[in-house]
Amino acid sequence: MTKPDETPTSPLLKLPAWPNIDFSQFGPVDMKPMSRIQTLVSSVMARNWVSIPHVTHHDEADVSTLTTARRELSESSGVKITPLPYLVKAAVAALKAQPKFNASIDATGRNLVYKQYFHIGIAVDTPAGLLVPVIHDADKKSIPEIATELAELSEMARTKGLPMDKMSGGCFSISSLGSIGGTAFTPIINAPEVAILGVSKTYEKPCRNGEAIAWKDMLPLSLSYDHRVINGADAARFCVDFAEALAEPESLAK
Ligand code: CAO
Repeated sequence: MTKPDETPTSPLLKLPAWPNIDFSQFGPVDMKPMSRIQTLVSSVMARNWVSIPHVTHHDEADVSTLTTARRELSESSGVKITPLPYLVKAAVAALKAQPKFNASIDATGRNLVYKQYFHIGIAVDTPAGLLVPVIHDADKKSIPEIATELAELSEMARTKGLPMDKMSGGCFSISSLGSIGGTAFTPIINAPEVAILGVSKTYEKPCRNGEAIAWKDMLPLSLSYDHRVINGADAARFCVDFAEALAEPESLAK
């Protein structure tokens, strides 16, 4: 009998060659080489997309109190604080409650490695392409510390690029398109991590409050997970834990 690691590749995974088309036959074109980062990211993205069975779970978090809390903390600390550092701390809380999300499949494919540390990657859009700097030991840092580090890392990523040590060791990633727009998307998992949280733009939602209607600030969540490691119920629980942590921003700021 064939051993698991000697199993031949499924014939269903054989891909046809990439279309080789002279686009100029259809109209004027301009050709530019892809940047080094874009080339690297595209091959890693393609590997992750075809080799990880992705499922994206959608939910939303009530961030009505967060909006006030972060403005107050910005004033008292003198550091500009967007929702993102709170999301990092809420991710740590959810990872602690759901350790499967802080695991990786090892290179043999036979073991799950459960990490006892909390390093959170943040997708940063740069002119050269997508980079994911990592906030190491996010559990031990305050919200203003995370905000300051994130501002420094994203500035460095956009102007000079990042050394490998600033992008390694991530346990879980967050991709925020909240400052731009959108209601939901499917983020691609950053292997060997097993999940990534996409967040879209906060919107106001009318909610019943007894006989009255109260408007709440809702943050859309799109959690992509590796279905080899994580099941749908785990993902639903993770989002509930994440949203509960965000609903108490003062506890996250301690
Ligand atoms: N809803 C509404 N507004 C939001 C928000 C959300 N979910 N998230 C951030 N904002 C607001 C911020 O509060 C800020 O507004 P104020 O100045 O009024 O406070 C504004 O949007 C700009 O925020 P920012 O982008 O400067 O900062 P950030 O901490 O939210 O994000 C960074 C930092 C580096 C993640 C971001 O600049 C970035 O690069 N985002 C793109 C990531 C990306 O491309 N992901 C896709 C990867 S897959 O291709």
